[in-house]
Amino acid sequence: GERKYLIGGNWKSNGTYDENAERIKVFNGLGPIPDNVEVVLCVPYLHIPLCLTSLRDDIEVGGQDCGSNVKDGAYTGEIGAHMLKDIGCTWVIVGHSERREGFGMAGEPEGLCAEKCKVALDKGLKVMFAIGEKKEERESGVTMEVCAKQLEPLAKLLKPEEWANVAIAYEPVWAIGTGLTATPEMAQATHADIRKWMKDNVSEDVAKAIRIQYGGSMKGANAEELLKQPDIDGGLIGGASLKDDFFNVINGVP
Ligand code: 3PY
Repeated sequence: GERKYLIGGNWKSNGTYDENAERIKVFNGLGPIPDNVEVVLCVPYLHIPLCLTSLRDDIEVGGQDCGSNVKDGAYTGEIGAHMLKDIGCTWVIVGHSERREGFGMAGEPEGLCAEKCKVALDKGLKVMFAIGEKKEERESGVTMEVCAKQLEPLAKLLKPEEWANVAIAYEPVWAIGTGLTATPEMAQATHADIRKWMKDNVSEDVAKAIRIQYGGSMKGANAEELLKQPDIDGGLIGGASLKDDFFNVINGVP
């Protein structure tokens, strides 16, 4: 297609220093990355410098979240987007469902996710903005309403041209870490709905250009079927990105 594929890996909260150094070694020894694919690995903050110095150059490095603070200050525990940018990251994930839900703590509301995304863009990062519905929401037929509710505050904050540095990661929550994957047809239908929403609420040009990644138990074995759908422009990969299977996903790109 006209959009370059975007394959993001999300290591989540995994790995000792040595284990992740070993993962980098494995990736560095695997085959070439096709020209029509952009690959980004989002790793634990602590291992970002290690990746930046030792991971192969054709894989970019990103954070899995960032603070909403716009500069240094008294924000204990926060890593600001400006700090990710300073150290050499090019991307950050914002709004992953695990953060929106908060692991049993207060989660991140839609407005905060939108604000973080805006700050990250202002600091010169690109953003994988994650959205998606829960199982009950899919079952009661409100998938697109939920996705729209997550996109609306962002559409209010961004000028149309700022969307050039955003990818939307559509991740049905019921498919994350459960081994369940949306069927390619199901995923394609939602991706098409999201693209239509972008056309109706942002602009036709943005809707055409924006990359919509699928996430949720995507792995080598199902990547090809998903990636050949016309509105699926990549993936955000959890567990499989910890292993050499990540390269099967990359090679699943048409
Ligand atoms: C998954 O594949 O489970 C993910 O959450 C990717 O972000």
